[in-house]
Amino acid sequence: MSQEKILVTAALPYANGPIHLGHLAGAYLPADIYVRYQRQRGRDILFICGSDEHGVPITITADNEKVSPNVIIDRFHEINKESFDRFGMSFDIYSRTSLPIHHETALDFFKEFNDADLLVEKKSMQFYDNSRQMFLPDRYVEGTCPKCGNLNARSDECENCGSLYDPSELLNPVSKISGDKPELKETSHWFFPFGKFQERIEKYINEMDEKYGWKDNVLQYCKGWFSSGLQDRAITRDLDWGVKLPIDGVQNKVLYVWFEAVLGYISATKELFRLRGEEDGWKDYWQDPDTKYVAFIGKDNIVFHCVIFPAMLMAWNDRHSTKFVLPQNVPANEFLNFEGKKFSKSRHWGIDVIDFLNNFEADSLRYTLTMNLPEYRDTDFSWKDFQAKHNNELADILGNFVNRTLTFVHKNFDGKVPPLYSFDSRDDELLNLLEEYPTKVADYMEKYRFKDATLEIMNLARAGNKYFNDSEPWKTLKSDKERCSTTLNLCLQTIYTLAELFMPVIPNTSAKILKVLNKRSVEWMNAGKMHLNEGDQLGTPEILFKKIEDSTIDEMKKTTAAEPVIDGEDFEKLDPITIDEFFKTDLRVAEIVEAERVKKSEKLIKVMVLLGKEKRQLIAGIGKAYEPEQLIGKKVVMVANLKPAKLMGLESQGMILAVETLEGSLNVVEVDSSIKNGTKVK
Ligand code: B3M
Ligand code: ZN
Repeated sequence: MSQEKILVTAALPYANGPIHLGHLAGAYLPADIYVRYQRQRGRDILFICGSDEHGVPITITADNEKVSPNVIIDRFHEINKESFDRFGMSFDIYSRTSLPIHHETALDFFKEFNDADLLVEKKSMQFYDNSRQMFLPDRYVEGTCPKCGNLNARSDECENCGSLYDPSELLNPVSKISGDKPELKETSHWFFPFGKFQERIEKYINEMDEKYGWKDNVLQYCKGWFSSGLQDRAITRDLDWGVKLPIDGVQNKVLYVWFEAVLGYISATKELFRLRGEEDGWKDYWQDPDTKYVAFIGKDNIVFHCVIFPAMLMAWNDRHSTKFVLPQNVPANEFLNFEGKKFSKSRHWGIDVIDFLNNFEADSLRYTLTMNLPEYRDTDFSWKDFQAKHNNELADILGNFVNRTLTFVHKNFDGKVPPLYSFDSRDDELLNLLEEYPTKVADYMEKYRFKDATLEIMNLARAGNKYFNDSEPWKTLKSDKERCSTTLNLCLQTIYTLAELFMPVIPNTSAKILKVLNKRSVEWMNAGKMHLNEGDQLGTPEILFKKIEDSTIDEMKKTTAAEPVIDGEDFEKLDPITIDEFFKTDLRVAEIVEAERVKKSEKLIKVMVLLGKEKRQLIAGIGKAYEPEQLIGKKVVMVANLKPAKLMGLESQGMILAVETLEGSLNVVEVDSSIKNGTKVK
């Protein structure tokens, strides 16, 4: 019987910035656990990843730094490769889409589709920046989403609601390069007719779901796509960074980054086998109908892996006798937030993988992230929770069980595995657990439920501790040495099983445990069996997990959840005004003497201020940050010569200056209470 082959891909991260914990939890850690588990089962498995090195954001970063995009991709390819290495990702290859083999592969697909007259060359309207004289790629344009009203939607795609639409539908478009309103201008592009594939893709997804059980969140996204109907999509762009079209007379056109990025999985596999000296080896995986292909991604990539990539592969397969396999499952995760908010590079919110691993062990991170995977809904990473999982679970449960057992054996049994004598009912219970657990955990692993798998394994460590306590070996040592010997033998066998089961999740820790047990083998099929023989010499135990102190966590909190900083880029875009224009604004110190909430408004507070002797009524949007009574007596800065305006029917005779916080509340600018009302501010 030929062995089932498994092909696993993890989304190719853009080489445009360092990966953070959110990326790990979304796609990479689950993929790695799955692959390590399958390898432990002895399965023939390939694990493919690499950098996605095209796309507009890379050119934006390069422009900002005034360097070529090559500098950016080289930098972040290396950083991310190192991050993954140190985190323990066990890719068979971490390739790059800038390699010639990728460009060739992507163009093969394009040419194939073009020669078959599947692609349609269409003129379309695209945003054009007149001041910069260039077509604006999707991400250079921002506006209001026509579907959900999100103010930061891209020209043809909204991150908030996941809709795709025609650029002409975008409301209030603005060029991100010049800040001007862009104009729609004609250009010509090649379109892929995704609509023609809708029926087959729906059928394919239904079939896969029936056979292999797809995740609900993934199915929901796909349904959304199908109900609005798949459209023809342009697969080329007016850019000079990317996979260039080799067509005479066509200049500065490249393949749309998503069209070629998904093909990066194939080209990376080709590269892997080229390096191994087996040029055609990639076909044994990609083009063998018995290969089980699993694509790990985050939720923002669902449409590309469940709809676009399968459609492309179907289109290829229609024209060839050897066919590509389609994903058998796409177990996409939701998002991981950081201390309650989205990770954000520009707001310095979150922590990069390398920074994290400069402070803590990879396994501590792997464990806490696994226990907190956004498998069904968005989850949150917090420093306190990280500390708690490390201290209370890894150290106090697993570490403690291993340490107390080994210390006891060294002290009382010369560091050798003590003999087994007869079993009592408590021993039988533990033996049953050892037998059951590998199947139980495997079941979760096969269903991509890595959090449940890990929770169970930690439960086995808990059971081990309880068995140790209840057996009271420190008493039986004197009263019934055979009993004591059996207890310790079984504790050691349990530790072995823990090392086997934990291997996919915390591989370094498992390796340390195996080392101290003087064993190497971790075949899943033999997990839970009695591997240790009477008299086997054990190594000296070391502390597996040192406790993380409060002070360390406080320090990390300070450095990783910094106050928002506005990018230099944003300052450069400001419109200059003259000093005379500035002085038209009459800023004065005023004292708040009365305050009450405006009815039916969450944000508005009606305040009375003293401006010198004059009393004024102001309606201020500061109700999120303050209760009215907190405001009384504060000296604030106000714009004293603002034309009166009505807010919710109430007149506001000026405006209080306030600072907008990251959470979106407004904090008033306060001045020292010794300063007199009416004093000029400039
Ligand atoms: N680079 C987007 C991302 O990093 C994209 C994934 C490509 S997978 C082929 O989320
Ligand atoms: Zn939207």
